[in-house]
Amino acid sequence: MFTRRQLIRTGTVGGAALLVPTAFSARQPAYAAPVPGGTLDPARIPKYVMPLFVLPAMPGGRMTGGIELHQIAARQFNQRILPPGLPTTPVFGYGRIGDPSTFHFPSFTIEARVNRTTRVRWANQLVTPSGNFRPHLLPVDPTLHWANPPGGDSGRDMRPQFTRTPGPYRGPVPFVTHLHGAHSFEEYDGYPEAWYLPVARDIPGGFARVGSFYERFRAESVARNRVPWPAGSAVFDYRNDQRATTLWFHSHELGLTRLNIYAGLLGMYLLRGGPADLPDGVLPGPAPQPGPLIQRRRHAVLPQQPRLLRRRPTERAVHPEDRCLADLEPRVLRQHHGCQRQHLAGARGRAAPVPLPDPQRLQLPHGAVEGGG
Ligand SMILES: [Cu+2]
Repeated sequence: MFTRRQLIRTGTVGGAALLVPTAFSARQPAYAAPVPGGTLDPARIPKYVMPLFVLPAMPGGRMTGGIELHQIAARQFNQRILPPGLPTTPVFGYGRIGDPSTFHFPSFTIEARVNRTTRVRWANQLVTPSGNFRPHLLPVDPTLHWANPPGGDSGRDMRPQFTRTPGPYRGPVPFVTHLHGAHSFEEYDGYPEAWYLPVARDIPGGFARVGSFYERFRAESVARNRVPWPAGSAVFDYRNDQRATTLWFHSHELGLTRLNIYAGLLGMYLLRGGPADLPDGVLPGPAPQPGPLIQRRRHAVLPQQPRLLRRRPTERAVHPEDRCLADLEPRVLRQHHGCQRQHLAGARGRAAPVPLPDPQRLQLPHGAVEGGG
């Protein structure tokens, strides 16, 4: 059983980052219980085997009345992140409803046109094939100020009080999506308190099924465009009345953003067209800074040493007392517990892929999720 300190409290992790440990030294005791199923030695994971995945455009955009409609869900599935011969990895990810082949971490890219509204139904489908909810892939700390579905309508979006240290939350996963940098009305912004649970047969009685802002925003949206929100969904309009640019979208729930992004709920959104667009083959928006293709030192730390949290995730120095999120990352990567002295970087849902030769062609969604955003 985890103590409260051992539970996830915060971290700075990238949705595209992979953390792979080597042995931890004797002076650094492990925090987490051993990972069920054992662990892998990162030194034995072959690097530069799989090609960098080229993210396709999200298919299925359908034009109706001058608006492009997408139906996109969040689901859990297994993805080949490690090279062939090693296990596949359970992740959360986005994809087109009705087309299982489109589910991927990070998401296929949504392509939009300047001044043409994109309407997305974002569905929470984090359920099993039999229709029960899926608990989170990662340990969820219920002692934070967070969505808190067990609190019911009166206790949601709060920091609950406990008389004893609880274990991780194992209930249905709240979900809402924020398109980062988009012009939108408030009801489409993906507020952290506008989350919603999946439609599942076994949602415990008394649980809040939506966050404290969901109903208000649903009503505002229906008043604006007369489009109902199906249960377990929100329907957001992005007017795209801004210059061509590269945006990204991500899961954005109160107290869960870091975990849901880390689990895989993120993707890119390209807004094309208009006078500010760039030539074909060049992503819109400011050019990415030339730099290393793969960040080798992205890492997450526990807040035992608060100053460590101020460390930029790409900084080279690793303090001897760094504590890695040992009870977080192994669940995704099936690696062993303990602190890490070697990381295996990933990009676009692949561990150590063969990089492209031209860094200008590479844009990655990174998520600095400490504090949300
Ligand atoms: Cu953001």
